[in-house]
Amino acid sequence: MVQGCENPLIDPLPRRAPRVSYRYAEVASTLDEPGTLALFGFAADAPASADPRYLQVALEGFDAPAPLELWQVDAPVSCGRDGALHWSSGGGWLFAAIELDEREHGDAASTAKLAYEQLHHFVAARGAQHVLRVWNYLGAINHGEGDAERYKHFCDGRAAGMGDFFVEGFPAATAIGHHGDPHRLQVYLLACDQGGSRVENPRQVSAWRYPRQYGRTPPSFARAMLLPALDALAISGTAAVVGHASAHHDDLDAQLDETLTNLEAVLASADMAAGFDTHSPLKAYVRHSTDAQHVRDFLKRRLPGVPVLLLHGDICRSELLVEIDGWRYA
Ligand code: 3EB
Repeated sequence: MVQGCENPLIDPLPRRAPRVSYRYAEVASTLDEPGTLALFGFAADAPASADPRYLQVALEGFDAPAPLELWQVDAPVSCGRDGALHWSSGGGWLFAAIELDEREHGDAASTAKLAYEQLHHFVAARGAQHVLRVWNYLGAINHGEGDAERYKHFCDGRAAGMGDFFVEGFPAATAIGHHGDPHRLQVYLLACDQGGSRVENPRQVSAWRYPRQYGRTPPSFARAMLLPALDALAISGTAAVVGHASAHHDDLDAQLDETLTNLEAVLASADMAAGFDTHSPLKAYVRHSTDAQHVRDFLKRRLPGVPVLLLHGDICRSELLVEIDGWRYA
């Protein structure tokens, strides 16, 4: 990395995006590779590691064994722990993750609030950090009716805890229900010392403008984030939402089709070429295990060669059967 990047008087070179990929490899040897910023294992029996750069995601993969997800940067990486939070940084990039047990902090709202307060506090203390992308995984996300649904409580707590964390605009995000310990909240993020550009989808109402019927507190996320060097697009959880409504209730194929149309609309809105490729990893969150094979076949056919990690996850609206997020490199 160019040393001049640290000097605010010199126009910094835009930070090259971390390279995100899936790998069938050993945790320890992958952590040993130069530039490993973060590494994710999926499923309860994923290998454990005490390394702060490693996170065992609470979602089960449908492919056994599930690959690891690797984030690599072109710089030396340092890492550490700070209470419930673990982090790493290198080359201007920052990974931070927090895991909280709701039983220790009250309920879903107060736990989400605490998670965001702590992430905010930590990121702010590390200097000008721009949060570009956030992942939220919570248990029993659709439990409770209407305003009492746990996802709605999560949205309340997230908004209450973020304070002025995202004054420059919301990051791209995903919020998915996991099937692990229902009290476990995992939130992790990617931040940079340079800002990105938020991207919305003209086919969809921006999430923070969703009408009241979807909850007291509208979800706070951008549809996608173009990274500082314009070399990658971080795409938020994308589902069959048109306008603000869920489309195609109970029709998996139609939801998949609409989701792909939304993904293409996000690419177009970011002025990126259409389509996904072998270097642009996606995740597909599938509500019902029984749909996994169908989703796998559909995506193989429609996105040939694209790495897709198929995960068992509940979408935050109970009528939605599938959601896709991921990366598109320019
Ligand atoms: C949607 O389009 C689907 O609450 O952070 C997608 C991505 C969704 C992120 C969030 C919610 C979130 O509204 C739901």
